[in-house]
Amino acid sequence: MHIVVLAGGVGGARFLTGVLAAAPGAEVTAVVNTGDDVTMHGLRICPDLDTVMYTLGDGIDEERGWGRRGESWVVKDELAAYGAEPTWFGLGDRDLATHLVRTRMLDAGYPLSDVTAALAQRWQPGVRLLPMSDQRVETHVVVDDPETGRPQALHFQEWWVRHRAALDARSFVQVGVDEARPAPGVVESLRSADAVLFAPSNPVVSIGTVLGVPGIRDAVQAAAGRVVGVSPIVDGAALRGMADRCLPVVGVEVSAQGVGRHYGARTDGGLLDAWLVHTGDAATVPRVDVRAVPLLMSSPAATRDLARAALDAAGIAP
Ligand code: FO1
Repeated sequence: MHIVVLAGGVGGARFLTGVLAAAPGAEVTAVVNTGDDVTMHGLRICPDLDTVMYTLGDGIDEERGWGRRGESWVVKDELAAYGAEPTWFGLGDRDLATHLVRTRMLDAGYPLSDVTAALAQRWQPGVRLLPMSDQRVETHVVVDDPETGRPQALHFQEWWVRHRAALDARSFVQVGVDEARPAPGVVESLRSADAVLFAPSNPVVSIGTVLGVPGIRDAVQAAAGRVVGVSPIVDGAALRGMADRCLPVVGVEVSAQGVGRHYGARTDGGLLDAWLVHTGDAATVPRVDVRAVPLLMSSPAATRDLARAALDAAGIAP
């Protein structure tokens, strides 16, 4: 059985641990958002790929949800001592090794998908880890400059980390997406998948960015198996990932129903066959099989059970 999961960072990584627990014998492919990627201090950083790789490879710092367990910050402090900007982005000493290896391989001409496979050799995440594209796609956020009031574009990481998404976003722009192509294996995996799952990641800047790569939406719609999404919104609030700060920007209601309708029914030219919402949520999505199940990934067992519910909605018994 081949399960393909579209994923962002923290929520996507946790959901993937549930999928592996729910379907131990299955082949699982993760198609991961790279719109959060950024170059800092000359190093290429891929936050969502690293969060999935570290989480599934048991190297993640559980409390932060990103970066390495047992991290130290000596280099970060030394960079700050030089006044080397940005000082607002935390690069841990252990994490730096990942970025150094990735940057050296990229500079040598290896595509991101090969680099990701090489890094995953060490971490053995138990899933095939695919970037959504080998071409650079970077999410930028258009805000009103606090001083001048004029529109200004910030890299997503600056909006997210430096400003904690406090600046109202006028729009999100995926720089480079028009020239991007799905990474090798992405389209084939999606088309042949026995199930395609949308992790409860940010529907705008994570899942939305993945779907925005030309060819990926079509591949999801052409999937052999059913397409099942998991709502990232419970009781009108985002569980993580500030989806509630992003959805209004694209005119989507901050609710499980709003996100489900945003993805749309596959029979209507949309994407979903089924949509999981939290127990008690009365969402309706025309021509989509909506199921109310516990969505909180509050323990490994709860996360496994959520993944089981998604696979059940996909009509495959793991
Ligand atoms: N998130 C923060 O809130 N503060 C940081 O300083 C920070 C550093 C960082 C370094 C490497 C990395 O892979 C992720 C990092 N993140 C940090 C998380 C990152 O901004 C988010 O995980 C994603 O971009 C959102 O999906």
